[in-house]
Amino acid sequence: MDDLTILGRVTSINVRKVMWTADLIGLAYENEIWGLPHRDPREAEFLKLNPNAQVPVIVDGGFVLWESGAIMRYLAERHRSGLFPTDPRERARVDQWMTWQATELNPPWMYAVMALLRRNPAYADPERIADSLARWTIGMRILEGHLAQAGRFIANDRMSLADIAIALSTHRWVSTPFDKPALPAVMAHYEALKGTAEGRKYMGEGTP
Ligand SMILES: N[C@@H](CCC(=O)N[C@@H](CS)C(=O)NCC(=O)O)C(=O)O
Repeated sequence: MDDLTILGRVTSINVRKVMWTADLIGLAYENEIWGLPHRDPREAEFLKLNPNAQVPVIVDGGFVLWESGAIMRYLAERHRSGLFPTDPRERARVDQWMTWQATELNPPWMYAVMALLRRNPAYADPERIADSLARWTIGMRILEGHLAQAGRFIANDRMSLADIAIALSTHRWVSTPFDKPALPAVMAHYEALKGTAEGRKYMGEGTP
């Protein structure tokens, strides 16, 4: 098999998505640490790999790929891991929740996470924090409704790429200090994944 390098910092949840996927498949890889405050992805060397100046990027035997969801799907498919089902409907369900996590659930939290978790003084507008938390909470309630029905896993009653992406989102929710509504089904899903070796590695103490 080709040598695999994952470029990115493990503090990024998009990088964790890829590392968790690779770990679960059992892939050996090298981690080149890129991303602020370590190595600036706007350096020319990095921009040649990803013109978006964002992590993660993988180089798999010379094949370069960016976008965390695309990388997860590629690794799962290439190594036939079962984390991305082959049945079209089962696969679409996994894809639906992965896409929702990246495009609907995550963007609203940005301001609140910078303010309350990162404590970045540039994010201090109370109205914007409240708006960010309100929109984030709407997404998390949608997830609660789904998991209350679906049970232990996000899709198809078994572990998939969607569980990785969603658990990492929930981790951010848990790690950000504010008054949260109770979401018992979401928490049960999160705790179950946190109990796995990869869950401990990517959502344990000291990994906000
Ligand atoms: N849609 C992209 C988003 C990637 C992204 O937002 N990466 C952030 C970290 S989570 C980044 O590279 N920030 C700049 C940095 O770390 O220096 C993906 O899912 O891969």
